[in-house]
Amino acid sequence: MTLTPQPSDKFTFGLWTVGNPGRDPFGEPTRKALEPTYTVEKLAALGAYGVSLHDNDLVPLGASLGERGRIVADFKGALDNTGLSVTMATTNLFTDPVFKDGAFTSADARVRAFALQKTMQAMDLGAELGAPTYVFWGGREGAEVDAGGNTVDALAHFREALNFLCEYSQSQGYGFRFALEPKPNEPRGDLYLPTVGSALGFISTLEKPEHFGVNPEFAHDTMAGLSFPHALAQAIDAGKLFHVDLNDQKPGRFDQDLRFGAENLKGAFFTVKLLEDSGYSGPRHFDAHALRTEDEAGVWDFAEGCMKTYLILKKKARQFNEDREIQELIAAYKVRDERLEGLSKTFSRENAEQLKDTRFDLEALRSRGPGLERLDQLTVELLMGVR
Ligand code: GCO
Ligand code: MN
Ligand code: MN
Repeated sequence: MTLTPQPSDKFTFGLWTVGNPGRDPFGEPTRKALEPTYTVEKLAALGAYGVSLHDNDLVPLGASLGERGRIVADFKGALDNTGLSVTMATTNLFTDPVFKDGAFTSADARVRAFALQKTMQAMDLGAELGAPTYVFWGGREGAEVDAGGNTVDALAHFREALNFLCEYSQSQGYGFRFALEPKPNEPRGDLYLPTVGSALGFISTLEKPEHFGVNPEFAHDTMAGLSFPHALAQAIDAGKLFHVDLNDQKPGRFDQDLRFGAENLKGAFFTVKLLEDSGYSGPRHFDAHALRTEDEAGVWDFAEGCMKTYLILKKKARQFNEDREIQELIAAYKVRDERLEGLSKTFSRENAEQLKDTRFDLEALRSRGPGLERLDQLTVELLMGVR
C-alpha cells in the first residue's frame, strides 16, 4: 500500500483550510490569501480528490453577476484541468455582522429571511459546481445570553429553515444530501445542537429526515472533552454519516484545527479504523489549517501531512485486523453464549421466563479479567511500529 495520496483515497480539503491566512483573535494574518484556482492545482498535484467551499470562499460577498460568472468559469476551468471534484458546498452564515446573533435561529425575522436567501443562492452555486452534499454548520446559531427567551424558539426556527431548504433543493432538482455539523461552542458562547447526538435527535423532528445526516468533526467533540470515535460510531450506527471533518485538537482548548493526527494519535487511529471498517465511502475531508507560524511551504506540508497520516493509520488498521494475537484477544474479550444470546435477542414471554429462571455464576463474572491491558498495549506497540 502506497503512502502517496491518490484520488481514489478520496481526500478533500475546504478552500478555507489551506487558504487560511493565519489570522487569530489576537493577530493579523501571517500569510497571503490563496487564489481558489491555484489551491485546486496545488491540491491536485498532492493527490487530493476534491475541494469543498463556502459560497464566499469563491465568490466574494456583494460580487456583481458578471464578476460571479467570471470567477465561477475560471474555477470550473481549474476543476476540469485537474480532474478535482467539488464534494461539498456550504454557506458562510457567520462572517457578516448581520449574523452576529444567529442566522436561521436569529430572533430577528429579517435576518432569518436573509439567511434563507443567502443559502438558496449558495445552493445554486453548489449545484452548479456539482456538489452532492450540502453542510449546515451553525457557526452563529447559539447564544451568550438566554434572557431573550429564544432557546426553544431557536430550534423551531432552525427546523423551519431546514425544511424550507430541503424543499428548495428538491424543487430545483439539486438532490443534495444535507449534513448537520454539530459544535459545542465557538464562535458563540454556546451553540445550539452541540453534539452528534443532539443533531441526530433534531433530524428526527424534520419533515424529510431521510435527506439529512451529520458531518461530525474530530475537534468539536474533543473540545468538549468527549470521544470523537464514540460520536462517529453513533453516526454510523444511525446510518447518518453523510460527511466527516478530520483534524485534531487538545481537549478543553479554543478551536485549534490542528493537522489530522497531530495531537491524539490513538483517537485518530480509531477514527480511521471506524471509517474504513464501516465501509464509509464519502470524502475524507480535512477541516484544519496550518499553524499560524507557517509560510506557504508549511501549508502544503500540513496538507500532505493530513493525508499521509491518514494513509499510515489506514495501513495500521489493516495490520490490526490481521494481527492474530490481537484478534484472539478481541475474540476472548467478546464472550459468546449461544443459549443466552438467543434468549436475550428478542422478547417473548417464554424467553423472559427462561431468563428469569437462569442462574448466573456471578463470582466468575466478577472475577474475570477481560485482557484489555494487553490489548491496549499491543495497539500502542502496533502504532509505534514495533509490531
Ligand atoms: C468551524 C467549522 C467550520 C465548518 C465549515 C463548513 O469550526 O469553524 O468546523 O470549519 O466545518 O463552515 O461547514
Ligand atoms: Mn471546526
Ligand atoms: Mn468543520
